[in-house]
Amino acid sequence: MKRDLAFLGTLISLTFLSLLRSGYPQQTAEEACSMQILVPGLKGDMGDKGQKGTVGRHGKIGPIGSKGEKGDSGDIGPPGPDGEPGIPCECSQLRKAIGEMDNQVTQLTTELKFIKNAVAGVRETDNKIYLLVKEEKRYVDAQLSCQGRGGTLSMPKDETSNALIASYITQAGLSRVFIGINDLEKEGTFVYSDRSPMQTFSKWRNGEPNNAHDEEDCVEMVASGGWNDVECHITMYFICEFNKDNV
Ligand code: GN1
Ligand code: CA
Ligand code: CA
Repeated sequence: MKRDLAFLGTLISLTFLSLLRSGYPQQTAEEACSMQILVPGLKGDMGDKGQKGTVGRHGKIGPIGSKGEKGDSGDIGPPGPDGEPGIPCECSQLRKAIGEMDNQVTQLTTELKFIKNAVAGVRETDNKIYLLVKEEKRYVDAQLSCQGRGGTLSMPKDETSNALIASYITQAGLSRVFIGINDLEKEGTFVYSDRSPMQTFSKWRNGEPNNAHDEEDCVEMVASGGWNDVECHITMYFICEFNKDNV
């Protein structure tokens, strides 16, 4: 804008001068000079640079920086003070007390065994409990009775369990009981009452199993521990067995 005005001023001045020279209405130079036409002058030279301003206000606080790296572990601290002195060990007295407790445990175990045998009337191994049921039942009902108690008719699968059942029969003053072995499903193929097959261990009496009268599919144990196949419909006492895991 300023530049436009300067240019206009120059243009008017030149026009005026050219009018004077062209003899347009005769006037003296003095008259011409006395004429006052106000037009903007030429742009002046640039002024000196101003002084440096004062220091501005503080800017806004910047965002929180990211978490720094974990520092190194400190040095190991000095050892703590000594503890209070302990009570002197009465070792001989402690050994004596422990020995007495051991004896008591042994005595209680024996008494518990007696109670189990005499009062509850059971026999046990590490993982099985055997119970003589003095109720005369047929084989199938005897098995149902054992199952109703959470077990099964006893299944002697090794010499140890067979001998234990045999002594149980003898001590009860009995001559025979049903045990959990039968060939009800397939003649001549004996299985245990949990349907597991007969293994290498067996304790058949001489001449047994003979399936006498073609009617013997259930098994008894006699006091000596021997096995004999008998008719399933006869009735006798029986021995159940229970897994200790399930008791
Ligand atoms: C018995 O009583 P007897 O001899 O017919 C037994 C059979 C034996 C047999 C052995 C019910 O039969 O199982 O194999 O002796 N029957 C009963 O001699 O005990
Ligand atoms: Ca048979
Ligand atoms: Ca027989």
